[in-house]
Amino acid sequence: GHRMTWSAYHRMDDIVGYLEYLAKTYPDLCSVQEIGKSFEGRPLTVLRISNGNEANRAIWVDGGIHAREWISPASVTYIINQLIEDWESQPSYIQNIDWYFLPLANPDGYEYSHTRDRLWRKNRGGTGKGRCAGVDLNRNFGYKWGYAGASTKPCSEIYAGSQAFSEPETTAQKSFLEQSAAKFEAFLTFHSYGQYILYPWGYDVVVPPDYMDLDRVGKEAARKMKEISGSTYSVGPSGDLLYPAAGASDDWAKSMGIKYSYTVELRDTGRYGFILPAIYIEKTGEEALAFVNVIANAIHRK
Ligand code: 0X9
Ligand code: ZN
Repeated sequence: GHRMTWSAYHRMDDIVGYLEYLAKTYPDLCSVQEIGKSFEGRPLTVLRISNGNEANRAIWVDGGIHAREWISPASVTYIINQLIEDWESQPSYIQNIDWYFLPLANPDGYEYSHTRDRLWRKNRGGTGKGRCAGVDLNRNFGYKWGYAGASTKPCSEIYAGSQAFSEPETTAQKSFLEQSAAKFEAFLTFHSYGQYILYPWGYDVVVPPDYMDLDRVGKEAARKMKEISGSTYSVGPSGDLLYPAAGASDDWAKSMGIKYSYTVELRDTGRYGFILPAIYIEKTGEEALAFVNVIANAIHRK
């Protein structure tokens, strides 16, 4: 059994336990892999869902890179649950994808936000001590590292680390994606809050050559999300629509050649902000699922 629900926010042990339960219960479809350990030694656990079809392309989905954004891991596990519990009736464009889920990209920070400081953002590594501990993992990736919207000061909330990929959490993602034989065509990273669908580039106010594809698919997703729950998500290039910030995972994934790289800022638009009550998990999860569906469909059509 497992202890997962979508009516409360869960601790790391419940989340990882749920992934292990799935691998045990559906061994033909699901497997777990520890892709590394956090600074404090917690597991970075990836769930793979695959029907084993050789031709499958792959989608990466992560959550919780920022500790306090609790709706992110909750929505990622919601997506997993919806896919698995109803796998046989999923459309072929869902079934013929190799899915890689990392619901907790920053387990140390996540646990710290449960036990010590609800608004903790960074990991627990870095050179700073006490209130100045931690690196913003979403400034620590190695594409245009430190270019804009990041800090060299350990006490800053957007401290980029001592160098690109200085942290075990970002290094684990990098090594896994670089060494994987899977054909990744989408990289989806869930955050909160603000209700945005953001695509590269984020390091500056500039767009990649294929930005019109990302914009079209992003807007299609926003339409579906609105249809499902009435929520409005704004779509655009990250550096322009939000703010320039370099060293984020979406830019790095895009630079690696993964075409559909998006950061989704989930609910809400500011009423509760990071402290989104758990009663909103299911509706937000539905939106996140709709988003992932549109991306899978877009890849399939190509
Ligand atoms: O600043 C961030 O890391 C993200 N926003 S958040 O409020 N969740 O912290 C946005 C990242 C967008 N992507 C890039 N700037 N590359
Ligand atoms: Zn975030």
